[in-house]
Amino acid sequence: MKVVVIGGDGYCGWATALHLSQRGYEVSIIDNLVRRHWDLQLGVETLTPIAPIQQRIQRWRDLTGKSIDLFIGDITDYDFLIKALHQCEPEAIVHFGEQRSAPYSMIDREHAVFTQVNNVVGTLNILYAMRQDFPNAHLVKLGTMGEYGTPNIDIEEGYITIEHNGRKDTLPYPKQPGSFYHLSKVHDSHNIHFACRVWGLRATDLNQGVVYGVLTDETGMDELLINRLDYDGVFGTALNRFCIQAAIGYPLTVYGKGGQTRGFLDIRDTVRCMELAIANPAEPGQFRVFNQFTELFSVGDLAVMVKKAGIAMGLNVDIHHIDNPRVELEQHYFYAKNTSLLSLGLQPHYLSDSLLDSLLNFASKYKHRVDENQILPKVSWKR
Ligand code: NAD
Ligand code: USQ
Repeated sequence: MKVVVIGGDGYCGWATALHLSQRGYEVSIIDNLVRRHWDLQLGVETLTPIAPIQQRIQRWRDLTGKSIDLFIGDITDYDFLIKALHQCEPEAIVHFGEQRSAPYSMIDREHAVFTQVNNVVGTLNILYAMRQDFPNAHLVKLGTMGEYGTPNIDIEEGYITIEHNGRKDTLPYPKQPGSFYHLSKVHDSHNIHFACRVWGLRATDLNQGVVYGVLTDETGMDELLINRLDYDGVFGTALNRFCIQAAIGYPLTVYGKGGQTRGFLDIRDTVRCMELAIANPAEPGQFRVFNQFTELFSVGDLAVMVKKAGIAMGLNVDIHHIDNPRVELEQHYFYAKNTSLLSLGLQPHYLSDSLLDSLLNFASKYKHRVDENQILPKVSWKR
């Protein structure tokens, strides 16, 4: 099966492109490499030294004999997108190619506008390209658990059945996102749902939780295939940041009370979820929503787990509760369903002491690359 991975030079996209290629899919990558540019602008670098995309793909071919086609360009440019898609003729379009940092989207007006234009226009262009020339392709789109926010009731997978004044309907689950980035995902979801309903397109929205870890079977095969691992205050995410902080003896940065609870998953499960979604496509006209995470943790609990694993390895780990730069509930109810991917066969990797050991060891190996000035959050949600 031919699959195009948009955003295939990024953290989830690179791991997914290699995984699908290894499993026999014919993979093409579309990416404008803008993420590397944002790192330069912000003066940050991934913990791991990542090779240029052309070298990565060449190394993959040398090692496995499998080739991956590369199209460098911006999906907000419709002409580029449609030409690239015609060269790949995809049966599945996997879309990771967005600005994905909540703090980046909250820097100022320009970054909020950029995030929403980049994300919403990119996805709209894909929908129009599908309508025009690829109506049978299956769109597998990365959404986020953060679309739902933290409601005081259980979170369903995309839809909720409501009874109101004696009548009943199944409707999109209410959304209360926590940043202009998370809002861009809500806008995407609405646009995709509409396109499925009106044009009969098929799509799966994967509301993914926070991803952790770095090695997959494929990216661990060679140093040149290594994946990015962000630890800075803009693009670094909670658990990855905590492990890197522990490795360098920096107090773990829990924001506020630390009761913020989120869905989490190992990057090895991200790649497997993508494979499962592609292998079991949505029906024509169907807008399917899966919640893609394996475990729920509060950030405070994660910090305690990292501290325990770090101390067992002889590291000096402390936890600091710092002023929360975001506006979010710090103690709340949170329970979300995630049965769809499990019923398709996902066998989760659960966060265990051994995984924390290996992440901490991995972070220790590259700790000489950490710039401590990039750890504390500098972007505030408040006025
Ligand atoms: P990333 O920043 O590492 O990768 C995104 C890639 O998309 C980059 O290589 C970037 O250059 C490319 N891109 C961005 N805009 C583009 C455009 N207009 N045209 C072409 N390419 C473009 O991000 P990631 O962590 O791999 O996340 C991938 C997707 O998964 C995002 O949509 C994100 O919202 C979602 N997601 C990520 C996480 C996580 O914890 N990392 C969790 C939930 C959902
Ligand atoms: N947090 C800390 N300390 C830190 C970093 C974060 O306490 O050092 C807290 C945040 O305040 C927040 C939670 O941890 O409550 C998660 O923050 P995060 O930066 O790990 O994740 P988030 O901003 O939500 O975004 C990440 C990805 C995004 C994806 C989202 C999934 O960057 O692309 O959509 O995770 S979810 O969180 O489920 O919406």
